[in-house]
Formats: sequence, C-alpha cells, structure tokens
Amino acid sequence: MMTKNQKLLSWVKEIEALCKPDRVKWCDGSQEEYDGLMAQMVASGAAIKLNEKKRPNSYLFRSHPSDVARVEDRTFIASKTKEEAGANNNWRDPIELRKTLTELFDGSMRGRTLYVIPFVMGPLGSPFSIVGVEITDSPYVVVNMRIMTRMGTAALDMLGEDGDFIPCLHSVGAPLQPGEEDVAWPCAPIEQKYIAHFPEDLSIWSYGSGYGGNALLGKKCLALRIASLKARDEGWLAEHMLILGLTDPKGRKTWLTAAFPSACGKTNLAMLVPTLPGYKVETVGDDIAWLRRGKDGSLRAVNPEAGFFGVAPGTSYQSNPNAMYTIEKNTIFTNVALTDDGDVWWEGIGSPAPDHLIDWHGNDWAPGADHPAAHPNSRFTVAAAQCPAISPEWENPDGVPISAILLGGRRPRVVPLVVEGRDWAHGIFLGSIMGSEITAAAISDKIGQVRRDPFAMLPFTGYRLSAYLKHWLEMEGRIDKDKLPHFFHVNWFRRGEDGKFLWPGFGDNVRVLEWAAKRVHGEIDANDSALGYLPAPGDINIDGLGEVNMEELLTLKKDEWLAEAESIRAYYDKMGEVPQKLYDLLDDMVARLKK
Ligand code: GTP
Ligand code: SPV
Ligand code: MN
Repeated sequence: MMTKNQKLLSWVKEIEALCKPDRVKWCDGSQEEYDGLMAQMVASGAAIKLNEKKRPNSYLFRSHPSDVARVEDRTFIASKTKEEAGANNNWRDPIELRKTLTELFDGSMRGRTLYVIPFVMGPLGSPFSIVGVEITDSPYVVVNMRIMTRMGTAALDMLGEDGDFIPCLHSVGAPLQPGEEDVAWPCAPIEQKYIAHFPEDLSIWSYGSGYGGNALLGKKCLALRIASLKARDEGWLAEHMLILGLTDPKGRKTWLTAAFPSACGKTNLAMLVPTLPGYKVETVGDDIAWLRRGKDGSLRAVNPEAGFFGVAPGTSYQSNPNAMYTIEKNTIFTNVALTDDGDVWWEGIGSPAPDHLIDWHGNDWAPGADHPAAHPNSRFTVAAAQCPAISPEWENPDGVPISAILLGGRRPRVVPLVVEGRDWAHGIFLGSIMGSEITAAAISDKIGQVRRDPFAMLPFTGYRLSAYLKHWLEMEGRIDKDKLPHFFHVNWFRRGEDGKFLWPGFGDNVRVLEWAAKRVHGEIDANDSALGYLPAPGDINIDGLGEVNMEELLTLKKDEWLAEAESIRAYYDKMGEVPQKLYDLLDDMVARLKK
C-alpha cells in the first residue's frame, strides 16, 4: 500500500466493498502509468493515437453523444435545508440522495478497475492547497486528472499519515456483466446521472457521466462548489476566474483576475498576445482562482489547477496563438474532428475544412454537412507548464497580488465594452447583475438565451447566491484599504445591427486592459455614469483598428438600462435575501438614469 493514512485506507475499502470492481489500482502519477493507460485505451478502441509527427504524444477521445458537457440539471447540492442551497442550486435531501446514490453505486464498477487518484488542488506544499482523492472506474479520468491536478505520490506525501482530504467518488455508471464487451465511452442515461455535493461532510459523489466537470472532480466540484463552502466559512473566495499579469511598456506589472461564464473567453484572455506594442501578458490560470488576504494585506490569487481543459472550437493561431503552441504535443483531445493524416481539426481552427474528416461521432464528414465536425464543447486537456506565456509566478504558494477584477459575459446588446465600479460594494453590484448568453459548455435547450450569472458562479456556488454576495461584500474588510482591487465590467460580445461583433476582441482586448491598469494606478480620469465610470472618448487606444464604433460600444441607453434595472430587481426578488446594500445600489442606478 502506498499510504498509511487510515482515513484514506478505510474509505477505499468501504468504496471497494460498495462498487465491487474487479481490481483496485492506486495511481502514482508517473509517466509510465500514463503511457500504460493510454496504450490500454488505444488497444480497446477508447482512444486514438494521433500522428506522432504532427501531434507528438497526443490522443483523441470521442464521447457518447449524450455525454458532451456539464449537466446542470443533474448537479445537486445536498445541504441540510433547501434554503441553504438556494434557488441557484438543485437541492436534494442529503439522506435520501445518499440512499439513491448508494443503490446506484452498489456494484457499479463490476468488470472494471477501481482507480484511486490522490491529487492536490493548489501548488504542492502551499498551506492553502487542498488534497482530494478521486475514486473512479474511468481510465480517461485518470489520464486527465494527471494533467489537470498535481496527482499521485506527491499528493499522498502531502496528505501524510493523518492529513485530511476531500473524498470524491466517481463512476461512469456502466457495470459490465461477465463476458460483456465494453464500449468506447461508457456512461449512464441522463436521468441516472448525478453530480452530487454534500456540504455537511464536504464530499462529492458523481455518477453516470465521464465528461469534463462532471467527472474530473477536482475542478468544478472540488475547487469551486466544495471550496466555495470552505471559503465562506474560512473567509476567502473560490472563483470561476482566470488570473493574468499585464506588463506595460514601462515595465510596470498589474495582476488581474476575470470572471466570465463558461465558454466566454477566460482561456483566451488568460494567454492573450497583446496587439499594443510593448505590452506583455503572462498566464497564471485560465479557469479558477482562489483568493485570500495575503501577508502583505492585498488580495492574492492562486490557480488551484495544473492544466487547461480548454474549448477547442474558435481556437486558432490567429485568435489564441499561445493556446495553439501549448497543444502542439502531450495533449488529450475530446470530441474534435480527426483528419486523414491523423491530426485534429475543429471549426475556427484557422484553416478551411479538408474535403474529408472523421467527425466527433466517428463518422465520415465533408464540408457542407448539416452538423459541425467538432462538437461545440469539444476540448483539449494540456499541462499549464507547456504554455509559452506561463508566468514564473504561476506556482507561487502565496499567489499574486490582484489589483483589478474583470467581470463579464456575452451580451449582444445593452452592456458597454467596459465600465468601472465606483468602489468595492459597487463592484459587487456589477458582479451581481452579470448576464450572459448560455453556451454549449452545459447541456441545455436554452443555448443563446441570456441568463443572469453573478460572478459567473451560478452553476458553481455550493450555497445560496444571496449569501455568496454577502460574503463578497464582507471580504472588503479583510483587505487593506489602499490595496483593494478595482472592479471592471466588460463585454467583448456586443453586436451591431448587422449581427457582427462591434469589438475585435482577442489580442485587442489588451486595449481595455490598458485602460483598466491606468485607472488602477490613478493615471487617467473617467466619466461617472449611471452604471459606473466609463472611459472618456479617446481614452481607449484604438490606433490601427480601423473602423470601430466606440460611440455605440460605450454609450448607455437610458430606456435599455431602465428595462435592465427592472429585470435585475425581479431577479433579486426571486433570489431572496439579497443584501440591502445591493438594492440600494440598484435604486441609486435608477435614480441616476432618471436624472
Ligand atoms: P470555459 O473553459 O468553459 O470556462 O471557457 P472560457 O471562459 O475559458 O472560454 P474560452 O476562452 O475557451 O472561449 C470560448 C469561446 O469564446 C471561443 O470560441 C472563443 O473563440 C470565443 N472568444 C474568446 N474571446 C473572445 C473575444 O474577445 N471576442 C469574441 N468575439 N469571441 C471570443
Ligand atoms: C466550464 O464549463 O466552465 C468548464 C468546462 O471550464 S468543465 O470542466 O466541463 O466544467
Ligand atoms: Mn470554466
């Protein structure tokens, strides 16, 4: 046995007795183990080895067509009471849910191997890092967890003999009868899928899905939903945010985070290649930030992950060159298309579709087909260390000091390119009114519809959102006054009458970052508006951009915003127990609009 940790040993025993796997394997996280599992999956037909010359040490997986994204309708928070989980979560009684799941997990690993994956979220040895142990019957999960977390022996070392961990139980929910042949992507039907979180004992039980955040339990389940509960109790924040460092031409560095909903541009912004001369961006994280007061009194951010699980479609050498360099080797692709010469292709990769592809279903595909060749939520899994823009600070156990927090979503209308909050509370107000078009990152029949998504945490907060917003307001008192970050609400996705994006986005987003950094350092004035501080005309550098309608991008329309205010009020009322301070700021916004 690899550990003397009694809690872990007895938990593994208990789960083995429940799930009844054919064998148990403790994962050490080594390259040999990874290569062995890949070889086994290639042999079984679950994985395809890509052309070694084009994409060294890289693999393609195709999921079951029903198992392609997070399942928000099947994600549950089993707190003691429904009130504690809030209207933002699907609540189930913890005792009943545990009973339902115990029946499903009983024998769920028959014919399969039970893998024990010890892992760390956060830099090894950091006092803020959290140890988890995932038990899974999916070798695909094991290889992904090796990239996305610090996994194996190092995690067991950190756990030690009497350290504590978050137990994360996962099964694809497809036991095999004796002699039954396995399928390439086993999973359970949608109504049997459960992504369950138990706040009382901080445990996770996930059944029936093998995809992304449903199955790689260190990510959304641990580092956001469970961590948000710990953070509330311990006075810190677990957020759906990228982390980056911006260096200006004078060499001054500004660290910032940005909360955008799923598939709304975090990976892209995190590693952007600035189009303004003399600027540099370095990446700390692309999806999750843990934020807390540092010894220096500032708000410091750590990326708990070790890899990127990024959206493939739209990623090109044009839009996100650093991501393209990162995935040139040692990468797992899921649900992208396969070219005839054994490489990958997706919509928006920057080259036209070849005459023939194998699509994400595994079928022949040709340009003009009635469906995309790559699934819109197809993804790459790759080590963060491979990113050419990775920051030397990315594993700093104390994190980086944040002085700007960006908030935003996909809003085709109404919301300006950028507006700054007046102070901390007003920044929380801007976070609370965030909205975004629903994307393919979650299975939904409402893709494209705008929904409210405060701080991009609607699907990821382990308790009620009103209490979460109160916690954010209270965090102000934990940070030194002169080190409080500024908040900026941004929108790269505004569209003109012709339906086209008004803002070029991607590398040109540095133009907005430049303005934000100047505001943080007190170098530039702004115009107060009903929504907060707007850039003065000409203060966003658009040199070399050609025609950009800044007027349209930066003007608030009174009627639109009065309507928006009504919709926000209805949303607050429905959420219930929204802090009075936020209602006051909403009233203030309406009063300013009517002035
Ligand atoms: P998750 O991993 O789901 O949390 O997503 P993410 O927030 O990291 O999103 P990502 O950066 O992968 O972007 C998703 C999609 O948004 C891609 O198809 C991008 O091409 C597109 N996108 C990103 N940045 C911009 C931008 O500045 N402008 C426009 N128009 N599209 C963008
Ligand atoms: C997201 O949906 O925000 C993701 C992908 O980052 S997943 O890990 O599947 O949640
Ligand atoms: Mn995400």
